[in-house]
Amino acid sequence: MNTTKTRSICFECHSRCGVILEVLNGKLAGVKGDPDHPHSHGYTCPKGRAAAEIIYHPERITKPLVKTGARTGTRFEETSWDTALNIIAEKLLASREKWGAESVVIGTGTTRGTAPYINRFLTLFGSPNFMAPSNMSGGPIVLGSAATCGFGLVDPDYANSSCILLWAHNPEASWPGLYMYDIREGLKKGAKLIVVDPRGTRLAKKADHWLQIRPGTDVALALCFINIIIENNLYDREFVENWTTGFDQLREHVSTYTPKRCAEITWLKEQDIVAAALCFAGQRPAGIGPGMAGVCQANDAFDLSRALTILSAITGNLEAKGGNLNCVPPTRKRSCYGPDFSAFDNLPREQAQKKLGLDRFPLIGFIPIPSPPQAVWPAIEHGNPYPVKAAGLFANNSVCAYPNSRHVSNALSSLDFLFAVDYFHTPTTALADVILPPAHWSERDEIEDLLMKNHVFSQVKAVEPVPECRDEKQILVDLAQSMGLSGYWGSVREALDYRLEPTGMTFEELKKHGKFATPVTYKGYEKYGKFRTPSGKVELYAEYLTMMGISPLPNFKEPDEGPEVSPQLYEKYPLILTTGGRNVVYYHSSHRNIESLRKRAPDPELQIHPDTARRYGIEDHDWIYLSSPRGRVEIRARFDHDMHPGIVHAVHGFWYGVEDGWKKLNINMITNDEPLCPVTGSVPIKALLCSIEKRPE
Ligand SMILES: Nc1nc2c(c(=O)[nH]1)N[C@H]1C(S)=C(S)[C@@H](COP(=O)(O)OP(=O)(O)OC[C@H]3O[C@@H](n4cnc5c(=O)[nH]c(N)nc54)[C@H](O)[C@@H]3O)O[C@H]1N2
Ligand SMILES: Nc1nc2c(c(=O)[nH]1)N[C@H]1C(S)=C(S)[C@@H](COP(=O)(O)OP(=O)(O)OC[C@H]3O[C@@H](n4cnc5c(=O)[nH]c(N)nc54)[C@H](O)[C@@H]3O)O[C@H]1N2
Ligand code: SF4
Ligand SMILES: [Mo]
Repeated sequence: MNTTKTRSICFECHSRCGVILEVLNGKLAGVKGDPDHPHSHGYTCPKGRAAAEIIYHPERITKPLVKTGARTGTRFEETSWDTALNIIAEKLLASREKWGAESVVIGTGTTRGTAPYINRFLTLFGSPNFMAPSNMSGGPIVLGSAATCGFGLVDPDYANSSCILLWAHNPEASWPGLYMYDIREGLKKGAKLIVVDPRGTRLAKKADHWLQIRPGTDVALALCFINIIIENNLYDREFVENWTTGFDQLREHVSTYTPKRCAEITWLKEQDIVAAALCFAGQRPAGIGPGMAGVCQANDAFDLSRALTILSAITGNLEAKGGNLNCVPPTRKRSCYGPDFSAFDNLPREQAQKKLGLDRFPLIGFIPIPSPPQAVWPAIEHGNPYPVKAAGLFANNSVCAYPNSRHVSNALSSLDFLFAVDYFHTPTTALADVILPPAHWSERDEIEDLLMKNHVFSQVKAVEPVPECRDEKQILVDLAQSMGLSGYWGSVREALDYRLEPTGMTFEELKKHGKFATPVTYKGYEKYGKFRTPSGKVELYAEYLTMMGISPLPNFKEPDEGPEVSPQLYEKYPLILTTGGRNVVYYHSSHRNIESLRKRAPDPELQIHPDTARRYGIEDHDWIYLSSPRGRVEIRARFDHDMHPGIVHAVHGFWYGVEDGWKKLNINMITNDEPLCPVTGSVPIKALLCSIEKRPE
């Protein structure tokens, strides 16, 4: 028996816990937590521990596949890598020849590390169109905070905070390995905890202040917090005077967000709002954790992110120890979303300007965020603003992940050519002409630097890929070669070494240590004499935004589908629906075929107050129809006394194991993909209207 242990990084989710991979006779046999990892400290979750079950799963795609018969059909046959890559190369080149390079889009789902390699590939090919769901996931936070203070509000320093404010964020389910150790450290040292969430999550129930907000009204609450803090003179006067612009305009603007008015809007109690705001301002330092999806799926997502950044700024918490840090990945411009790979730094200006979404969302030209999927569908369907004819999707189940699944499915079906790269068959791969089998994270070398604070980690291949699965970087190297794209890296190792160059290390060297960190700079603005904004200060009132038609101050906007804006619809659909709160055992639509995980949460569930359910004759665990103006899905009632009687929450990601499951179980059949946030393209999937009825047995 030959057993080896490899220290690596898990990528079954974004937490990227440190793991020790145990290999027995060349096969992955176990996943243990790495106690020396600076973020996860030995933690692993059930998804990470299921790695062997995933990679040796009988349903795993292990050979390149090409569609046989009708394009609308789902019959595939195995083929060689050479044949599959040649087909893709030929189709992409033909599309470029006939329609221009911009007619080719390559997308990923939530970033699983491939973004830099795809971006480099695309820019050498000539297309600016890298598509990703950033508009509903992190992008609005970065756009709003960077537009305000020059960096993303994504690195709260919880371990050193005296107050932790989790805003639409439940890291116990969504980021356990990355944030929970630090949160526990902070709480152990006596930090206050404030949670803004319509659901009574475990963290909410433990909090000193739990604000059970009406979905989609967060900006009103954030502006009210700012108002209370200014009114009570609890802001950091010195910081505001020296480092911000437009305080007077802000003060006047927020003055109408009184606790009384805010309570009416948010369905919270006036005294609870005031108590939480005073708590936040009274404890320094305070760190804000904005939910990467929670804060990014609303028609005013940009304003929410601006408001939260302003909240951090006026209380002196930006770049303060225990506040919200400005961490720079050690790979700098070559980090996952670093400018080294962006269309704007690599394509002629005229070509870069064709980036889909830029015409509607000009800010994504300054703070580069991938093209929102909702800006790509019109190009595919209507040639608007120009035709998109061919696409590739890496690690993306678009049909289930994105709102209005039927629209997504129709758009992808009308492409001339689609290839997909996935471990398993999904409703999205079913639409592809070619499917390629990728290597798993335990089967590939990679560097991890996205949201890793000031660290870069080596993810080290522990086992050879299951034949014939292939590292996605190698797929791109091979594809670039078949297409004659000069300038692409010649090997995976070359690509990794290139990205690591700013650290002065090669991948082999990084591997020896497993990690590399640069020091965190606190209050860098004092050192550099400015914030990286047009005025050099924190833009409370951002005059420059008006040039792009964007409000210089954050504004609250009622959800477009809700009791206030659409009262008639509210009569027919009398419950407020929020979607997609995370469950630690699943990643989006993945993992439903993994037995050890599925048994922990077998069915899609609607969290609902028992009194509300019983009004409709519904009992706990009953199957029900959940309807919105766009259709209906089947889901099981799960009673929860902590839900507000007027609000329900539906999980996302279910489709597997049921015929046409993507139509029957997948919540995005009834979500909407319009109207979008006018600045960030965010989608309104956290605040919709719905109705329920018992499903006949
Ligand atoms: N296990 C697991 N982990 C994941 C993922 C996964 O699919 N599974 N996905 C990953 C990805 S890509 C992302 S983007 C992140 C998301 O990370 P987060 O956004 O932190 O996601 P959640 O932990 O679900 O927290 C969102 C919370 O917002 C609450 N909420 C819903 N509507 C509203 C509202 O209108 N206002 C307020 N204030 N709160 C609201 C929900 O009840 C929920 O508890 O998670 C990542 N981590
Ligand atoms: N209603 C609702 N919908 C949502 C959300 C919500 O809160 N509510 N959240 C949204 C958010 S924030 C996001 S980011 C999107 C996520 O959207 P996606 O990332 O598309 O979601 P997944 O379901 O995880 O699909 C990923 C696919 O990648 C495959 N996969 C996993 N790892 C790898 C890999 O390393 N390589 C390759 N090639 N394939 C891999 C999986 O088998 C799976 O089929 O979903 C969004 N959808
Ligand atoms: S939380 Fe779980 S899935 Fe995510 S990185 Fe850690 S072990 Fe892997
Ligand atoms: Mo996401």
